[in-house]
Amino acid sequence: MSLMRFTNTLLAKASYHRIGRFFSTIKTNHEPQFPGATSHYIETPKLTMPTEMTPIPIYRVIDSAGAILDSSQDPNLSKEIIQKMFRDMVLLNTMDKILYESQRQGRISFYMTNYGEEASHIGSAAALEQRDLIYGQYREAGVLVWRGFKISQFIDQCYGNVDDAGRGKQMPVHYGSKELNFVTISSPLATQMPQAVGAAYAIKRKNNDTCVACYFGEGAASEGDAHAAFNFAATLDCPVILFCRNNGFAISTPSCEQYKGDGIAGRGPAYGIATIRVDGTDIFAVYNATKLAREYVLKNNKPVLIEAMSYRISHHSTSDDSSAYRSADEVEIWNSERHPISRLKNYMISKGIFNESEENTFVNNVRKKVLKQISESEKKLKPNWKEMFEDVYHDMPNHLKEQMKELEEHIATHRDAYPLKNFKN
Ligand SMILES: Cc1ncc(C[n+]2csc(CCOP(=O)(O)OP(=O)(O)O)c2C)c(N)n1
Ligand SMILES: [Mg+2]
Repeated sequence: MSLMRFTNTLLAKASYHRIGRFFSTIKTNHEPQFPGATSHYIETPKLTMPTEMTPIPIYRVIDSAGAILDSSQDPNLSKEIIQKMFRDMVLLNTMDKILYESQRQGRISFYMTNYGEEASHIGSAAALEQRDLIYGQYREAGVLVWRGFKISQFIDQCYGNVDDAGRGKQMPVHYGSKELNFVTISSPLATQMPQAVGAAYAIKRKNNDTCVACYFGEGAASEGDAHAAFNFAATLDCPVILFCRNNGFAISTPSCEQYKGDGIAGRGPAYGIATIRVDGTDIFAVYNATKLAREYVLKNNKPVLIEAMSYRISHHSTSDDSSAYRSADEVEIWNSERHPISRLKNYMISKGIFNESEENTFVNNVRKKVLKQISESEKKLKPNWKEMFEDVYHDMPNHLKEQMKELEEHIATHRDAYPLKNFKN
């Protein structure tokens, strides 16, 4: 194309757009033309009250007795998958009980249980593909159980011994697994959220039928990072499932003091994000919602916000005593008929696929495995103390080199003051 023809084409296009804009102004001059909102005019001032908004409903599939409420919503999973779901929840619950006690006995420094949220973890993990990248907060150990993280890997991490992938650099429960596409947990709340959205943006550019799932608590959603994540996910059209575990508490702060709007789900439409709220103690509802979200996210290259409603049955962590801020009766209701494991068990009984003695044997075997692993992990050496300086930066910066040298000299002079025999040479 000659330069002149090219210039003429450009000019023609430009005037076409100008004329188009002119006509659209004429056609709609009674409609607002502001670039920042699509709406209509009113002539009487009116405060929009939060109470006028209908709360986003909570999707469920089974009732507390385990009966399917609408047969069209039965995910019709095979007996094997349902049994894996049940056993993974039981394994998580059993491991939690023992590791919690082991902290109380002074064997590990810290622990966080997952009681009451087992169905949110396992139901969502089952609906994702193994290649999907997970960013967790810290209370999502069930996702790792589903993906095949071994009991030994959980316990070695809690002991921070030589076989902990993080070499004892982090507190217990800060798991991570490159093989299982699970990004290592980081304590500062909500930092995983913008990172997950950035990873989803990169994945979109690769276009390889993979999405990101980012878990976070309703308390973490009050962080500024959560806003950045929601807004970038929406404006950059990122294939990310933003999975909020709303368990009613952020340590001692109940959700009624955490926000005044319609929970976390209520924020989704305001950010322009497709949203679903689900009963997080109903494993089939979580499964269906996550499947739906995954399909939508990949088909449209857009985010979905899931808010899974549950109740944190345990104390926040071993550093908390929740009896100071809530009643034992309230906790007991969630620990009995509303418990996600009993709900799935009721379903299995109604379908004739629950074998009491087989399941008791399963729990006993898990208990034995966990106890055996604890005694093995406890005996393993701690990593060489120098390893705390390594694997943080690709190239060790000078200030760390200096600190390592200082520590080396200090230990050489005060060998007797340190239990060096417990550390790898
Ligand atoms: C930036 C930051 N502020 C405070 C804390 C301390 N903290 C750890 S967990 C937690 C509560 C988080 O609650 P939520 O997000 O609802 O998760 P849940 O513990 O209920 O699973 C707080 C305040 C932190 N880790 N990071
Ligand atoms: Mg919470």
